Amino acid sequence: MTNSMTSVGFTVKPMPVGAEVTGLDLEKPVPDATRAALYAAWLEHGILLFREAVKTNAQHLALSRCFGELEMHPMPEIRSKDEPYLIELGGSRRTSASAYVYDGDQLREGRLPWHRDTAYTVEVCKGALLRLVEVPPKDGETLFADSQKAYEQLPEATKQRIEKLEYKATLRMGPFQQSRPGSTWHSVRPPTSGEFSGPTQLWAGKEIINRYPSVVHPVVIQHPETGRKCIYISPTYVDCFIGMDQVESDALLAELAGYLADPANVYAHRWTPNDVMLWDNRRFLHAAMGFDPQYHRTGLRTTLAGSLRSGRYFATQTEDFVPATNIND
Ligand SMILES: O=C(O)CCC(=O)C(=O)O
Ligand SMILES: [Fe+2]
Repeated sequence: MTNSMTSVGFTVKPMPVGAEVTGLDLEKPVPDATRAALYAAWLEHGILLFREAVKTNAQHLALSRCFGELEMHPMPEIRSKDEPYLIELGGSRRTSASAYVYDGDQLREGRLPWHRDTAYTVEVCKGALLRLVEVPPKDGETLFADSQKAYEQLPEATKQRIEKLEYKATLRMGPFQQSRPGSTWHSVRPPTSGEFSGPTQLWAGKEIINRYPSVVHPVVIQHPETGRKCIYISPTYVDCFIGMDQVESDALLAELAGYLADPANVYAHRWTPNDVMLWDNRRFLHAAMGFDPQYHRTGLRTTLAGSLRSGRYFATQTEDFVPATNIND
């Protein structure tokens, strides 16, 4: 779909994967017709790039609200103190997003393997809008993979094999999450103590993992708004497919991840400050390539409230358990 500027106030330029929106004026409130056309473009393309378009938090929130209600991220630790509907990436707060790993002989900060946001909870969020504020002079790309296109490319036998399959997912942080099949970077390893003495994680992993117990999700979903089928896994959180042993499960995970990460299904975004990337979290996975920690890379992100309660808890919860989605500080 290509819109004429005059009718809706912006232009959509399709990219091989996703689309770029140009000409949108965020200095003024977004009219209803513009909002509806943006929403339609988002559903059609799955990811939208708004290049150097968002200069303030208010604009970031206003653009985000064109795509639905916002939710506070289920991890209070990463919410911005000034605006709880924004989470902070990088900067002085070192979180899981700031794990340090080696790729060959290069130390990388902020590398995140393929995932969907909040896919370790029962109600995976609908989407997110990420804006980078500080961008390193090289590297730091974010990759986006279209799980709808990947599903369509699967052999018929694999489609049938996964049609009714479910998987168990657990929030993992640190080196483990980097080493799951399909997390893409086979050469990645944690630094040894001799190589790196700085913080690798500043808040306790175990405490966090207790707060986000394992969940079960379907491997295939029908997108709730477009009706198209998507491969719904988040490789970095997948423990196993239900009913398979680990060897069989890891082999299937690697097979599906191969389709997801096929370069024909992936858009790699090289950032400029104030770019915004919007993704449909039901359809797209994303991954961060990381950067040389001598540079700074900071960003802010909103989260669109879930429209698909596709999951259930893996185990029955005890009475004092508070679901992560209800944590509001
Ligand atoms: O740092 C990035 O490029 C992506 C971070 C991420 O996964 C997110 O904002 O959800
Ligand atoms: Fe993410």
